Amino acid sequence: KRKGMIFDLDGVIVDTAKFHFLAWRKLANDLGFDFTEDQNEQLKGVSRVHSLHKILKWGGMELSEEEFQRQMDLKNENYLSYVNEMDATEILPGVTKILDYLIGNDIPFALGSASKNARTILKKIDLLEKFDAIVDGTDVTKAKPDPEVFLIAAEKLGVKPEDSIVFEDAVAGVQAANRANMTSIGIGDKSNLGEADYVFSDFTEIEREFIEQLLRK
Ligand code: B16
Ligand code: MG
Repeated sequence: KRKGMIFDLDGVIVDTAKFHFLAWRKLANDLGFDFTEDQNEQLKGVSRVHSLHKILKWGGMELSEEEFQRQMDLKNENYLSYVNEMDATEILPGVTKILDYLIGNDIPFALGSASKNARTILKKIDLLEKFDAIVDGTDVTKAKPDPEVFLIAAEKLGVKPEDSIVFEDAVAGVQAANRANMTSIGIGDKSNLGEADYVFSDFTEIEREFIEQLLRK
C-alpha cells in the first residue's frame, strides 16, 4: 500500500515559534501591552490573521482594518529578520534522519504548514528540494483545525488520506489531521496533544521500527 508522510513546519522541523513569539511580543509591547509564553502556546499552528485577532483581544484593543494590516506587515518583517539568520543547524534533532530514511525507501513526503513563509524557511535550512510536495499558508483558504492543508498535501503526494501520516506540534494541527482521517503523530507534550494517535516528545524518540510498522499497516 502506498503511504505518505506530511510534516508540519514550525515546531516539527524547526523551532520558529521562538521567533514568532519575539515578533508578536514586540508588536504587543509597541501597542502598550504584553502577553505570556503560556498565551503564546495558543498561537501555535494558528494563521497570521487569527493570531493578531487573539493578541489584540488579550490587550483589549481594536484596530482599524488599515492599521491591522500595517501591524501584521511589521510583525512579518520583524519575524523575517530572525528567519534570515537561520541555517541548516536549526533543523530539530532527529528530523534529518527520518527524512533520509523516507528518501532512501521511496516514501513520499510533503510539508503541510499554515505559514506563508514556509518556502523561505525551507530554503534557509536547505530542505526545499527534498519535499515531494509543499502546501503552505499561500495555498489554503481555511486554517487548521480545518483539514484542507493536509488533504491537499495528500492529494499532491498521490496517497489517500487514510494512508497519510501527519506529524504535528499544535493542537489545531492534530485536530486537522484527525478530521482528514489521517494518522496523527503529536510532537511535544502529551498533556496538550492527547487527541493524537501517538505522541513523542521529539523525533529522537521515534524508533525506526515504529515507522516501519506504521508503513506496513
Ligand atoms: P506566517 P506551522 C504556523 O506554522 C505557526 O505555528 C504559527 O504560529 C504562525 O502564526 C503560522 O504558521 C503563520 O505563519 O506568519 O509565517 O504565515 O506550525 O503550521 O508550520
Ligand atoms: Mg506547528
